Amino acid sequence: MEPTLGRVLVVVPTYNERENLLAITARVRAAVPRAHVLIADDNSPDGTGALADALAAKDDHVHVLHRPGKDGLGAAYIAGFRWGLREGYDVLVELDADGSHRPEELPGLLRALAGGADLVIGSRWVPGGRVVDWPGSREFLSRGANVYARMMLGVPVRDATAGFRAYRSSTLEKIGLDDVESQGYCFQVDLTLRTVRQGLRVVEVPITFVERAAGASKMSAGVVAEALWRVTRWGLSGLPRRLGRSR
Ligand SMILES: Nc1nc2c(ncn2[C@@H]2O[C@H](COP(=O)(O)OP(=O)(O)OP(=O)(O)O)[C@@H](O)[C@H]2O)c(=O)[nH]1
Ligand SMILES: [Mg+2]
Repeated sequence: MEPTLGRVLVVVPTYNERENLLAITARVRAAVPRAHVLIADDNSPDGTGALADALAAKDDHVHVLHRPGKDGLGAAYIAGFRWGLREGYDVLVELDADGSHRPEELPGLLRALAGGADLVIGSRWVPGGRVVDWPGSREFLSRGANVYARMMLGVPVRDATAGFRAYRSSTLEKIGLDDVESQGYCFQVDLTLRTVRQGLRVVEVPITFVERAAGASKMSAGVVAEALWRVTRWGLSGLPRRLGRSR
């Protein structure tokens, strides 16, 4: 890992990921031994939180943030980021617990961050990026969501909904987390848009995204609907600014 980056915290949000937690934690620890892991669990009924405590008891690089109940991916990440900023980490990484994001690719993201990016996105939709084992309907949804977000928001990013990312702590401090309301995927779009609007540097690194091996997806019609209406609203509210620029 690039020593210039300072301390790295990988935030892993979990809701009913007992079957996946051991493997993903071990893979992160092996891929970037210097990095710390924060498991942000929303009181999962399947006992993920207790397993996380057991992992933390055995490894001083593993930490657990227990939250009272299911409150969405966005809120879990914000709580995790706040914890990390308070503890003085220099880099905050987002990584799903279900194995879709391969920890073995994290060094590549960190290299790009060390190369001068303010936010690095592990991207499925740049050349070299790909998705393994996804049904055609999921690929269509993800590609469609990204085309729509790019069109509405004018952000020069191919995979704005991606959830495998590395932020400099300074980026999170600049974009401000207090008024982020997004919960599902659009949380990712929201933070991308804020980063771009601050004039910060976003770099996409191609990744191979793998469909979850075990456990149930938390993806729902509600998550898609939230993304659709929020992106539309942000797009319309930003339109005067974009028209002004192009004149
Ligand atoms: N703490 C917390 N974690 C969540 C919540 N919803 C999802 N997660 C976690 O966020 C990560 C991504 O969720 P997934 O269910 O894999 O959602 P997805 O990746 O959008 O959908 P799939 O591709 O179908 O798996 C996983 O690690 C989940 O356990 C939540 O409300 N709270
Ligand atoms: Mg997933």
